[in-house]
Amino acid sequence: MSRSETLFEDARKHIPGGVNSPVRAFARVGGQPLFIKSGEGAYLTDEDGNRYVDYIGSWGPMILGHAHPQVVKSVKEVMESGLSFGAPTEIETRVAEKIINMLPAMEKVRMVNSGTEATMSAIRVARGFTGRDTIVKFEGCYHGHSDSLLVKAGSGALTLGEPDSLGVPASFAQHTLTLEYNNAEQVKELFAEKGSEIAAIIIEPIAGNMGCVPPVSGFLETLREVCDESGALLIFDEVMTGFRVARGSAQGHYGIKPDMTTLGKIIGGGMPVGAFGGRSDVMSVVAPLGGVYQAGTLSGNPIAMQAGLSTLELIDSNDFFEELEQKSEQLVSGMQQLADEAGIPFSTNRVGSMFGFFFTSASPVTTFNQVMAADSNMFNDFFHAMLKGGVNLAPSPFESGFISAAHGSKEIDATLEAAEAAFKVLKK
Ligand code: KE4
Repeated sequence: MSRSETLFEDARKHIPGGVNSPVRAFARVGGQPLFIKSGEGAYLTDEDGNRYVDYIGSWGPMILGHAHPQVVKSVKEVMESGLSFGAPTEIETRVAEKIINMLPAMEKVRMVNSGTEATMSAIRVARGFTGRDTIVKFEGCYHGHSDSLLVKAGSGALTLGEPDSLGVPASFAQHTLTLEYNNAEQVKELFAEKGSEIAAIIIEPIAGNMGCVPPVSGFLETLREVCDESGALLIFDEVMTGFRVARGSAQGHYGIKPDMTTLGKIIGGGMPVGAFGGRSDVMSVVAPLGGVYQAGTLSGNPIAMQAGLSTLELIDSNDFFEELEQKSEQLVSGMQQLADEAGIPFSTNRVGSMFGFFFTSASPVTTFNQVMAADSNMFNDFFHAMLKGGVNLAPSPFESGFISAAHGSKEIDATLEAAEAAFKVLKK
């Protein structure tokens, strides 16, 4: 048995499914999960000493690559002064200031400890601010595992084939209406009928939890329009896209101003951080200012704040994103070309350094139904062939891939070489 297999057997004795988050268990792709010993730049090394070019990047946070020396150094220094105080610290203001500088639509921001907390809190704020209960989300979008949002979700919920989780009371789910991603007509129809009852729309402005599915032209604009007309709030869940797809995130990339934004992943630089924020008038309902309660023992933890601040400071330039764009285009168009040459039905989507691929001839993939119609068995074979070739992809077709600043031409060439061999395996 490999050391990963031994460790997985041991983990299953103590942890449900042997993992602390379902998608890590390889349930969708089969086989045994890798237990990771270390990460450095674009690489992960597992407990058996195997090294992989990594495109999971801890599901998005590691945009600089693993163990960036300046981030690690800054965190080590801050730790010397203590790990947590449960009292305000200056660095929390510095992180808030940085986020607001990069995302002007966020006039006020509150730090939390995960993307789930961020979206759960944003929904509560929207309901408290509008006095309305109904929220609208889109099938295939995943916003974390809070009850109101674990309805027809994507990511791990989809991976496990249980879009609607057990344990979510029907009385909760009934306040969550789910529409089709990229179906603007359906949005208009719903708002014409129920607009005055709706507290908010929450959306991944680029869906990253059903694979990567960007918005079609006019879709986000429609959401902005119906919210303006009805008084509902537009919440962009940028936990994944925030500071990933552009310096100004998806809202900057598409030029749409949401009323609220939720963040996570990159703003923690790999440490547990989430955030929600938006218009000052909306955020004025948040305790202790207003009547919407929200709190957290470790919210704004100074160590996590330092990891996030160091990360944001290092990526806060257009050059950073331009360089990432070039590498990402080289990788994804290279994979598309190899699949075409091999005669494999393969469709790619990409925005900045966030990408997805589907084994289907539909191109581009713009809807949840097209995602579900793609060949997931082919995905599984490709996933394992790439792993054998030293490339670590997300162990589910309902996730996105991420390229970091640490990925260079050597890593991209190695990935394309592995992909060429993998497509040959699929052809047999
Ligand atoms: P967390 O609670 O996992 O920090 O964030 C929830 C969340 C909210 N919104 C979006 C758009 C997200 O993508 C996520 C979490 N993303 C998944 C990956 N698809 C996390 C990986 C996992 O669940 O293990």
